[in-house]
Amino acid sequence: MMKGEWVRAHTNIALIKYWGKENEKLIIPMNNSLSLTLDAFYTETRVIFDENLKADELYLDNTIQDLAALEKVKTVLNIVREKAGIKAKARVESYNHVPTAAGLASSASGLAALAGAASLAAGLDLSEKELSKLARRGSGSASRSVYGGFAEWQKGTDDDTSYAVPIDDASWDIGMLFIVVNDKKKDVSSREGMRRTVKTSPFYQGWLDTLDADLSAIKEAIKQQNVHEVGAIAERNALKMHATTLGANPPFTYWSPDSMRAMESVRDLREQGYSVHFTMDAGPNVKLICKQSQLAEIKAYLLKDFSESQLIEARPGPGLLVVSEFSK
Ligand code: 2P0
Repeated sequence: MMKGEWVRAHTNIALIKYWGKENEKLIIPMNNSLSLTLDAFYTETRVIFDENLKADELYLDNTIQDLAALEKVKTVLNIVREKAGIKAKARVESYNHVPTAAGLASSASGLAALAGAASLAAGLDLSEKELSKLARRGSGSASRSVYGGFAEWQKGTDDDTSYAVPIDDASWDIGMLFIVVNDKKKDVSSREGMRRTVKTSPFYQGWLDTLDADLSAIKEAIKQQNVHEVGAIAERNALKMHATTLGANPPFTYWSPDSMRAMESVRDLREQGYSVHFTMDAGPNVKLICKQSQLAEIKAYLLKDFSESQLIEARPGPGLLVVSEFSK
């Protein structure tokens, strides 16, 4: 039996989005993406390789998960077993730390924590670059959660050249505020959503054509620690990504009426003189990009339209950490 330590990974939010795969099996993306790792949401995971197990098992928040949930996990475990020459099946114990029942559990923190925890349990001593590649095989966005602050996932051309690199530690006045929109609609998973968009949306090429410009502009704005520009570029980039889904066949959107209400509040805040922009991912929640020093004021303003439990403050967070004891 090989019992690893607990590993903590924080989630990240893309400011330049990953949307589409060049290689579905290896998870090589169509474009580079750039994200900010946050302190507010994280996953803690431990892996035990045990010869007595008949099959891999995943416990999430003490509840055993079905085969569908195990799929991405098994991809990572199989790579680790092959690298380490291990045959034993694994028990994976994982806890998601998400304030409120917000439905913000993320595959980014989950698969990054697993990459760290499984390689430790197997006795592998992997570099951050190798961990990023391993996390990527589980879920693309997880490649970026290996690092704290801003990270760029460089698409590369094959398994060996597609990984994230750190860009800036974000130890300056930037933060994010989540507006959690409760929505009962059944989602199109991001995996299915990006596949359908690449295949069928006539807007997809337009999306790809402007990415290099967005990426170099946001890197310059990060260098200058210009939160207004970082937010403005991220907002335009997110709106372009979401526009591609409307052109897909069949068309779909991740927006709900409450998402649009949240966007309207952001525009109100800008009229009040705040430097605030938004981004959205494969769901209806809206994430604001603003000065960390103004998070409290902005939250107070939003309380006229949203409840306390819908508003979650986040600050830049760290990369993968080994923790001596898990915190639940
Ligand atoms: C991102 N998203 O860059 C983009 C923006 C959603 C919208 O990465 O298929 O769970 O496992 O590689 O990483 C969500 O997709 O997808 C995502 P897979 P993943 O954050």
